[in-house]
Amino acid sequence: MRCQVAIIGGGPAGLLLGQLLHRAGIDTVLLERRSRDHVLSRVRAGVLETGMVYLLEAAGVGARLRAEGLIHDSVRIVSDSTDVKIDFKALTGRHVVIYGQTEVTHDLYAARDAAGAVTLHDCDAVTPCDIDTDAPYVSFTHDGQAQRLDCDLIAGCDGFHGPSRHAIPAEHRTEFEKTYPFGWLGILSQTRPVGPELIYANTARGFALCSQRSPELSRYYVQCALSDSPDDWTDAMFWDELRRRLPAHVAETLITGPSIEKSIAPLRSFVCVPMQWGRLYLCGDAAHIVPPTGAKGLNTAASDVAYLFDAVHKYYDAGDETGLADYSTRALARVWKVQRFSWWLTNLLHRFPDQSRFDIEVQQAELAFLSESHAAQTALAENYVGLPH
Ligand code: RFL
Ligand code: PHB
Repeated sequence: MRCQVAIIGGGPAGLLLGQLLHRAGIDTVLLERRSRDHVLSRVRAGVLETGMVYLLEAAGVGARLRAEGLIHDSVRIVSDSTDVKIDFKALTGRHVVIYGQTEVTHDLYAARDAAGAVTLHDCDAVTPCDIDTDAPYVSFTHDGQAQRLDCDLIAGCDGFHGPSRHAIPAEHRTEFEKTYPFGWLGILSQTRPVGPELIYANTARGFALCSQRSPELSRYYVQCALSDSPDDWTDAMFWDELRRRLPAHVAETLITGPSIEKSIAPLRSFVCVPMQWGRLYLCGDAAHIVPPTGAKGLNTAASDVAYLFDAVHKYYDAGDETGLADYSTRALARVWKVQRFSWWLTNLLHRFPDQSRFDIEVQQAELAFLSESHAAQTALAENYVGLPH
């Protein structure tokens, strides 16, 4: 088998890249380890930056997003003593769109099928090979058969646990990592969201977030111990804890119901430098992870894709390799800014087990400053709606 660009991983990064390349007349084969049903059953992100919305439009999958996506002009940040509205529209002239990652992935698979592009699911032992030569290939097994996919370039879009990052020789790769001493317990429920805006809460009992997917589907999170398992938390325990972390007037209006999904995500910051080696280019969670507090994981996967698409397009269109050579440098410049923002917001909003009285006072002072300062709100809003790419 042969194609121009081999894509490893059928999450949002791999699918979006595949669709942009297809529309530019560049052919791809996409290799995914799991079944399509499995990929589409993962409940993850929900907040799209305007830049990601433009990319989805450019990829030809904007129609349902335009019809069903919910435009959010603001979020609320509350604590035991503050309640601040971050008004994106007034502060930046922009907004974010609520549209689930599952929906994005669904739309991209439908477009890929319609384009007749090759997607192989249930691939095992996927390995990028000879990446530092002009004849790279990917070896894998499919339906019990050993296979080889020859290509010009390989896009490693296989998430944090995929093989692509490890194909960069260890002596040429630096990994920066920070783990946080807590996780997020999230539930999805078929209930009306507690309010029109997302609410981020810092309270003495820990962080909470009220999010949503649609007017009838809510997504809520509470900070939990890393040792917790979702089975430790009945729905009733979750709703009780969430109510205690919300301002009384919000808690009173919370509509509860059975959870459709319940899971715990650990929080981590991670960056792999460089994001390319030879003919292999990493995109999305394969190269970096952010804690979910700033809603940046999916959006940063998309900004990597924008840079890589631009570089690959120049390469095939004009034989210009400069974009490919600069890919990692361009992508990392934005990735580190996003890391900073996600780390900062995580520190601002969570309770840490080793936090001293001094640390808590500083955190409260920062929340008070945010509620009083137009400049501080603008900085938050600019990052939240998305830095340029
Ligand atoms: P993905 O989605 O992990 O997809 C990678 C794909 O690669 C496949 N794969 C392999 N394929 C072939 N061979 C192998 N050996 C393979 N190993 C793995 C996997 O099966 C998978 O299909 O990475 P991608 O495409 O880079 O996308 C990244 C996003 O999924 C991720 O950053 C976001 O979900 C993070 N995230 C959020 N991001 C946002 O921008 N906004 C949010 O509101 C937001 N909320 C979240 C989140 C992540 C969460 N969790 C569970 C980690 C909320 C949560 C709770
Ligand atoms: C979500 O809806 O899943 C979500 C929203 C905002 C975040 C993280 C996750 O910061």
